[in-house]
Amino acid sequence: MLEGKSIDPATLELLEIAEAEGMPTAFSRCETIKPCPIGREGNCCKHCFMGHCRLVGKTTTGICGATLETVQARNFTRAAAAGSASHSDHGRNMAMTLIAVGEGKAPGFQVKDEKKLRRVAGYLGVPTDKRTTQEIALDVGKTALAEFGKQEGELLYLKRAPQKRQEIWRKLQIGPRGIDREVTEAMHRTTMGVDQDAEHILLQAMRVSLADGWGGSMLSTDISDILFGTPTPVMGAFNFGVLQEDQVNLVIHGHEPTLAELIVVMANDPDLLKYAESKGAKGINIVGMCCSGNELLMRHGVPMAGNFLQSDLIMASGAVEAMVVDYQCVMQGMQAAAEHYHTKVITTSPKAKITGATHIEFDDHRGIEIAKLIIRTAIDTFPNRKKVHIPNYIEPAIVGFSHEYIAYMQGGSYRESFRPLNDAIMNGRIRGLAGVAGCNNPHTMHDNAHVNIIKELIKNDVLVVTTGCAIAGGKHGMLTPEVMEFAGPGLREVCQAIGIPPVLHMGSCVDNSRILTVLSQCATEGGLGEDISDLPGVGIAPEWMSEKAKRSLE
Ligand code: MSK
Repeated sequence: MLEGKSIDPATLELLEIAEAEGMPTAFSRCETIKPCPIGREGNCCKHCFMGHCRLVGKTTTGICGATLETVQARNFTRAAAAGSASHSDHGRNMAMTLIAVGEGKAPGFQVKDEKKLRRVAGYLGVPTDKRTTQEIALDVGKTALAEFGKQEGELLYLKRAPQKRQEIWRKLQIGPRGIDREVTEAMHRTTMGVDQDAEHILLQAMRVSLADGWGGSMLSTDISDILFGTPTPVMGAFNFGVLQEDQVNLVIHGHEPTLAELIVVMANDPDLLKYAESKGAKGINIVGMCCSGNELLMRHGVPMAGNFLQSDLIMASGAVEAMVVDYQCVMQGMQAAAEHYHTKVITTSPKAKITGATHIEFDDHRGIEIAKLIIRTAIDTFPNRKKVHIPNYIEPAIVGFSHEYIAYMQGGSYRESFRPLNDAIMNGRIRGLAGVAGCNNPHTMHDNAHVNIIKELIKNDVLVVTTGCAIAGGKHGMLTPEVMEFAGPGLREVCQAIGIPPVLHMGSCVDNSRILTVLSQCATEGGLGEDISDLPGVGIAPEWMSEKAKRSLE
């Protein structure tokens, strides 16, 4: 029954246990639910209640006369709008935390990367001369927040793209005006009886996607770096083996790094450690999952327990005291899985609850107190453990390559550059750049596409950057220096000269915006053309499932 489900032995080991113990997982549910072929192809119109109209066989229009092209374009655009809304709402939260820091109302948080704060202030037109860090932080936060509600003009970050690209966007009139405006307009244009020309609808899909990549996601990444530090390479570890048999295990899953950062700090609080000891545990072990995991991994080397399809499965280890989640890619089935064991699922976002789960709401004005309460709740759960089985698979990795670090590696602090990379592409030693991003999907073998595509790319002298749950490669040795031996001769030579591995971990799924920045910098460095589209670059999300991935690598 397990055949073809995953290439990861740790996943297969826990799947066997889950199956034997009757714990439902996404894998098991996928066996009984076959996707609706009409909906899956985007051929079902459910935007009004004359239908829903299923356009199959001889039925080529809906009751209103909408054609198949119009229906598909509407469905695609709505998915893009939802994806954009998700990443961007996360970005909004980050802006609000930065404002709270600027106002001195967020104990536990501070500006960690002042250089980045000043750089971002420059992009946003915030004055920095003779101003304190806190003053700049407040104005950067407010200007970032205003990008969401802006009604006219253009998003300020569009000017970070190559000039030629900006002109194309202007010519097509798809430069986003304000992030929220584009999401709202996408919903409006795709409702019954509004925009009914497929190509015209798809222009809005592009605009709402740009509002994410060059708006919400990019702001989110930048502000996270300002508050928590711009990543530089650190040692990390991957897979279920990062759980500790004799410690309280707390898994952080979701997307927002704010609370997660405080939990990592508070896990070393002497009183909490003593409390854990009093319950029979030898320590408090924080591990990550999915994109919150990526954030912690690349900034602190916090071990990464797994990617999306491992997130309910991990409970079958019997060793998870608390699964702490905020939002996005958090399966409701997690609660049913937790009920088979002693695990507490703790929801923390005011935007997301799960029926039956414990809700401890995060508030950045009382962050430390809430982080402590969550850890205490996890500790209280430790004595309820029954049988524990932690698969013994753990893979070391080097992670945390921000675009700033990649530029630094090519020219040092004062001459940051993309010249060596561009030269290597121009003289053919590197054949191109590939961003491998996105999720897992139980309809394809877990991790298989990610790992095999990465292997083929580097063998063919293509430099790979990877984000989100595509960090699957980390579980399979793709993020270690040893992977160099699988790289083609040209790529190997360049990576050794620059001092980077052939597969670079760049963070969470909102950090796809780092990939956009790298591509922009390569284009503006010169020699490869004047636009991102002139570069030999490709983005792929081979196991995607989320609406966020539908628009991810615009
Ligand atoms: S968590 S969007 S499964 S990458 Fe960002 Fe992973 Fe995809 Fe969610």
